[in-house]
Amino acid sequence: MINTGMLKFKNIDDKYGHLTPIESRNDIPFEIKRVYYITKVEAGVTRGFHSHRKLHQVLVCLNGTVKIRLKNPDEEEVVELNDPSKGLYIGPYIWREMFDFSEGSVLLVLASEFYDENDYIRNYDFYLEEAKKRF
Ligand code: T46
Repeated sequence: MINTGMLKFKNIDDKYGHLTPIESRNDIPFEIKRVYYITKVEAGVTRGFHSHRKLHQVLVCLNGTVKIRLKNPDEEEVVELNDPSKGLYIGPYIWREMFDFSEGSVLLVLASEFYDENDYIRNYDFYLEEAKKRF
């Protein structure tokens, strides 16, 4: 889908375990200004239901599994994240919903900007109206 994509990170795997390095700009397509993570999501809960106007993000499921529903005005797809060496890039004007968090799952998010509530579009009708002008 436009403005989305899967990134594969280096995986250093030896008898001592796994190590995945992620370098700002080298491994992801922007400079990281903010990091947050989502944990302890109970079964049946869906988060998200919004789009961003400027923000670029990469989502990495460090433990367990989580599904991400991505939408633009013309398309919809569901991506399952279950590998800590892969990241889902989500750019501007993509609607996202995160659901089916497995017990103990950890969703890490790398973001291109500091938190700004004005960058969110949380109403789906307003999202469609703005996004249709962009795509
Ligand atoms: C996104 C998906 C993947 C902050 O104060 N600072 C922050 O950096 C963030 C991300 C959130 N918040 C506050 C805003 C809300 O009062 O934390 C509360 C929960 O945020 P929200 O309902 O937006 O959480 P999600 O899980 O629906 O969405 C989050 C990100 O907000 C969003 O950018 O793309 O994860």
